[in-house]
Amino acid sequence: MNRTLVICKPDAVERRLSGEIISRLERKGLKLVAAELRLLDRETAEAHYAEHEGKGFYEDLLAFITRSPVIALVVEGPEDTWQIVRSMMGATNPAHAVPGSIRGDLATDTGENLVHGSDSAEAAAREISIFFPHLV
Ligand code: 3AN
Repeated sequence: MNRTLVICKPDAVERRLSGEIISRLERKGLKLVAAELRLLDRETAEAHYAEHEGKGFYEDLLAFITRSPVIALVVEGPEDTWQIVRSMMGATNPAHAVPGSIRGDLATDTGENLVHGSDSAEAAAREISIFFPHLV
């Protein structure tokens, strides 16, 4: 899969960091193939985060991701583009995200960690179909 879904989360848009994040992806050499500023409804958020249903942070996660608009993106690159994006994002917990990564440079909070990227080729295909069904 050479396409993957990226989300600049509400904190990224609120903090005026979406340009910084998109710029990093483009400077890396990834190509934007879809982009939309969108306020997620609960149904879309539930579909996107289905794997986390039942976890302690699930309701907080849904409240966070739906509180203000996100920028959903599809980026394209060489094979396993999802892995390139994941390494650029840094670890889920910004305390473990290395400097130079998006979270390592710009985030301090595990919940509000600026960016989402699909974590496998299968997840990329599933998530692109949720956000941009016309691309599938
Ligand atoms: P990632 O965003 O690095 O793929 P996931 O998929 O494990 O991480 O988690 C999705 C989102 O859920 C995270 N970005 C974060 O906002 C939230 N999250 C994950 N683990 C925790 C946690 N232990 N406490 C609070 N929020 C969490």
